[in-house]
Amino acid sequence: MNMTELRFQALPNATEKEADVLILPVPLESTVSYKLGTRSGPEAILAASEQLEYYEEDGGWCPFRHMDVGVLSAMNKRLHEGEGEFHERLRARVAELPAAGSLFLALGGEHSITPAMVRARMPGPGTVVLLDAHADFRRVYEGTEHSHACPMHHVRENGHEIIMIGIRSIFEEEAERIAADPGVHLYRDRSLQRRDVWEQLLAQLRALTGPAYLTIDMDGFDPSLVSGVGTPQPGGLSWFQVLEIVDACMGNEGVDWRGADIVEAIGEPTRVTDMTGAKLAHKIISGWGLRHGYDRRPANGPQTRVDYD
Ligand SMILES: [Mn+2]
Repeated sequence: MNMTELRFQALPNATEKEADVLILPVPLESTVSYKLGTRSGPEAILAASEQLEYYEEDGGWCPFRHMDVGVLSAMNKRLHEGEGEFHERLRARVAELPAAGSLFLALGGEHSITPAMVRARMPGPGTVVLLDAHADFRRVYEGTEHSHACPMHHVRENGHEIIMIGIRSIFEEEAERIAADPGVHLYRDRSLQRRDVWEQLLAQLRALTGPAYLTIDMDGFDPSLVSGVGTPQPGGLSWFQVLEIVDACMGNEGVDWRGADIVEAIGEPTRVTDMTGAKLAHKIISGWGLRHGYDRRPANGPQTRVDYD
C-alpha cells in the first residue's frame, strides 16, 4: 500500500465528520492459508472504482452528487504487532468513527478483520449477514483464533445472530455446531439452487429488524466470475443473486445497518475481481443512500466538484 491518498471513484475525500460514506481499507494478509494476495484487495478495488460511472443504473441516480465520501487511511498491521493487538487497534479505530448517520464500509484484507469491526459498530445484539463459500465458524485454525477461518465463531460468541449465505465448504464440527444453534441460519449454496429456499432467504432478509452488519467474502461468488480470492470453491453466487440479496438488505426499512465489509479480494490481471468489488461497493452505497433519502438532498456532493466530461 503506497502513501498516496486513496479515493473512491477518484472523488475528493470528505473528512470523517462530514462523510456520509466512510470507507476503511484494511489490507490485512496475515493468516492466509492458500493463495496469497489479500493485501492487494483494497487498493485494487479503489483503483477499479475510478472506472465506474457515477450514475448507478439500478437506482437511477448519482450517489455522490448527493453524498460525501471519505476514504480513511488504511489500517495496516505493524511489523511485530500480534494478531490480537492488531484486531484491538482496529476495533478502537472503528469505534472512534461517527456511529450514526453514515455508512461504514470496510475493504479487506482477510476475513479475520470482521469481528473487531462488528464489535465496534454493533456492541449490542444484532444480526450479521454473511456471504461466503465457507462458514468461517472454526474456534481455532492453524493455531490461531484470529484466523480467517474463525470470524463467524467470534461474532456468534459476542451474541449476534448470523445468516450464512452461499456456504459450500464446511468442516464437520462446524456443521454440527451450526445445526445445533438456533441463532445461526445456514443457506447452503446448493440448496439456494432451489426456488423455494431462495425465496425463503429473501423473505428472511426482508423481514429482518434491528441492528445488522453485512459481510461479503468475495469467495461467495462463483469463482468463474470472481477468481481473485484466496480460497476459491466451485459453485457460488451469481452477480444477480448477490444484487438481489443486497437489494433485500438495503431496501429493508426495519434494519439499522451498522456497517458492511467486502473482504478477501485479490487484485488480478483481468481486473474482473477488482471491478466486481468496486461495483458491489457502489451498489451497497446506492441502496443505503436511497433508503435514507439522500437522493432528495441538495446536489452538492463531490461529483459536482470534479470535471468529468
Ligand atoms: Mn470468509
